[in-house]
Amino acid sequence: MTKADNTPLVGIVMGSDSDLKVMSKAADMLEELGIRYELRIISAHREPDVLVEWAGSAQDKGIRVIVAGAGMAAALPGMCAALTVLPVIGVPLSGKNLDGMDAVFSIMQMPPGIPVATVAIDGAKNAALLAAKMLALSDSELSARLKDYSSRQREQVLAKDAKLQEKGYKEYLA
Ligand code: RP5
Repeated sequence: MTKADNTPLVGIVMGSDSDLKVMSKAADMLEELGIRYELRIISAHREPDVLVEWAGSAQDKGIRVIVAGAGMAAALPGMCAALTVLPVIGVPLSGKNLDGMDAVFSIMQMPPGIPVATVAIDGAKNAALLAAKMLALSDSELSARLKDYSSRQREQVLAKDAKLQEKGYKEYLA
């Protein structure tokens, strides 16, 4: 494998290790789609210098999309977007006190000129899928893998409905 083959295409970054359980869903999804990624814990508030270095050099390292998850005041996705021209997908994390609404507003309410795409609370899997779709714009093999993924989802729902029709809801739920 060449050095280029090891270059991460997606940078997954989170504000704390307390975010890892949710943000690992993004890594799982990228692995399923065969997309190289880097997984980092970097706090915008507690170590802004590290974030400036990481986000500022992400594009030069070959990263093409950033998935940034944070809870509470959740400055991380917005600061990533301020530090790079790469697209940034923010994942508001539900955390402890306000069910994630604090992070939703922090991540969603970016000022004009500094966009961050925001997925659902704890929506790390969808953030990874959205990142994959961005990458697939210039990668036909990845585009085919995404189509396969959609087909598999369709088959799963069809199978569930067939089971429901066959067994009825009581046995389905038993
Ligand atoms: C945010 O503060 C992190 O993204 C995390 O969701 C939250 C709490 O961090 P810890 O106190 O658990 O490290 O910056």
